[in-house]
Amino acid sequence: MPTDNRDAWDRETFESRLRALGNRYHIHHPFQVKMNQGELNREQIQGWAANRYYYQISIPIKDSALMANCPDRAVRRRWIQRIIDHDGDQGDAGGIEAWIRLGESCGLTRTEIVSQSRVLPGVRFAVDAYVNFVRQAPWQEGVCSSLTELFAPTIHRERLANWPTYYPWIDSEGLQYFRNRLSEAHRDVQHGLELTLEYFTSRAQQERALELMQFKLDVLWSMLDAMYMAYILDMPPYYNLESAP
Ligand code: AHQ
Repeated sequence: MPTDNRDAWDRETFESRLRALGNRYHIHHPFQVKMNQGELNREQIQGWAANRYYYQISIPIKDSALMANCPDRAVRRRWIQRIIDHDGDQGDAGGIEAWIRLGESCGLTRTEIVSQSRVLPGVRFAVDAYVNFVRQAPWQEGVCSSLTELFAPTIHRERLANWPTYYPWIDSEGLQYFRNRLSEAHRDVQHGLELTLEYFTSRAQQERALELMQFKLDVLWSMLDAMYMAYILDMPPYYNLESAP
């Protein structure tokens, strides 16, 4: 790769370049915009909750893969909290259980959720691309790719603000996942940003960090593309074929 002689950005500039990618966050995806404007029906919300379950159960697997690549004990001592947040521990059922409760409050059965019977191929491929990327990437690149959560508190706050009005049929207890993530995501990105600003120091590395963020933005956007096709346009995979599976 040709050497990149351009000057590295200072930390403030680098951080602002990372944050500027928020304008491509999936909060702006038409599916998410419809959700936040109260335009989704029960089946569309259920489809979203059932598909996002696959993302949620994949996060601790991704984080375990990142830790397996990370020789730095101090980093692992903090990163492990992400796994506990999702898998739970003695005192707390954890985020995956909270997501199942979210799905049930949307009218899905536990079996419909955990069976993954509704997970769309495009959602599965996007999530698997994220997990498999982190499995084989340097752990610092895995850290950087998690920084889309810089933009997550806003999306959780929007759901907490809008769902009771737009989707009153969803029990507010089911929104506990979003409440939990407000503090968890904030804590996670403090750590992730600290590590990213510390590790990606040359201009070439900083440009790479922006590429990693774009990759993860693509993962999140592609998941909603698959859901938009299936649940908004009513064009699930093979919809037009007699031989649909
Ligand atoms: O619930 C989410 C979550 O636990 C995580 C972990 C983090 C990562 O490690 O990549 N990203 C993430 C995200 C969660 N929720 C998404 C949403 O829209 O509800 C946002 C997503 C993210 O911004 O990456």
